[in-house]
Amino acid sequence: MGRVITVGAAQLGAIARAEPRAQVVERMLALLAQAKAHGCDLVVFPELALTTFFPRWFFDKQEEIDAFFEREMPGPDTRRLFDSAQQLGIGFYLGYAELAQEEGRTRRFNTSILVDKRGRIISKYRKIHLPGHAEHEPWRRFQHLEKRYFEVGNLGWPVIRWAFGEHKGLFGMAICNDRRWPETYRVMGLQGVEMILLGYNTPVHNPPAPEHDALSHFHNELVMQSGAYQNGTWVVGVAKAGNEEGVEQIGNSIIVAPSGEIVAACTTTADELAIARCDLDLCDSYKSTTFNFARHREPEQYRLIVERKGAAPPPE
Ligand code: CDV
Repeated sequence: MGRVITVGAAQLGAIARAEPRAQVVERMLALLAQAKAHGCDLVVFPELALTTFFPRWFFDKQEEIDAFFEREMPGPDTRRLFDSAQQLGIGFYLGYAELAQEEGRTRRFNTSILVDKRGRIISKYRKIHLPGHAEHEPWRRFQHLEKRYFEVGNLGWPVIRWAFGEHKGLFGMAICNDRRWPETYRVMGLQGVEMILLGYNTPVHNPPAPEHDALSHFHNELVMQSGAYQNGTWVVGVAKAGNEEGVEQIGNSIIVAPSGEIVAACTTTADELAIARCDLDLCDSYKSTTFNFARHREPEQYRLIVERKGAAPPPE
């Protein structure tokens, strides 16, 4: 039987710059209701799910930037999401732009939260790998100013033990560009993670390297499938997709098993739910054999190699 949790990858289609948050939340509520009808325990929404992907524009007025940020969570527009999740008995992952007062100053992060079936925030993550650039680069067809608008996350990669379905499991979060970095998965893998939830906004076009454009789906799958397999964990990756304000973003939301196999996928670039019954016990088959870290990793060797700054010279 195993420790089965039914998960919904709740992909969102494009969000226009003028679309009010309340309308986006309405779309998300429709996906939650669909998820409930299919028996989901947990639903994953994308990165920066409440607004258009605003780092694609250069703004010089701070109040224009701050209009995309949430000062409280839940706030007036998002409260309904929490209430509905509680009524339906479904947990959710939500990505949003967070404006926080911390250490006596205003701080801005690209954040995700994990909410349990009772509508309580049980974990928070702030994006660590911020892609893009900090200065306006007018040569680009569109900007990617995450390094300007956000600080690097300061919460590490927490892994929490929780029961969304009948059984407890170990859950972690990541956000978009994090999924391309092996460290993301390994830091959580070392904490025994069994399911990594992540949302993304990925333009098809990569201005500094347009030769990668045709490989955007391949790279999306490659990183999540290898991260899952190499750490014996489920990975649920969910897009904000479609043509958003003239920028084409990939869909390709997927649920990946600890074997590295894709077991569910969205096939459109619109609002869509992909569902999988995920047995957390499957993780053990990888964590206790090929990727038994305690038995097969060689951290001391890695440390020595890094300290030597490369491989030892070949023997005489
Ligand atoms: N939102 C992102 O982090 N997007 C990046 C793009 C810029 C490459 C990604 O890794 O998908």
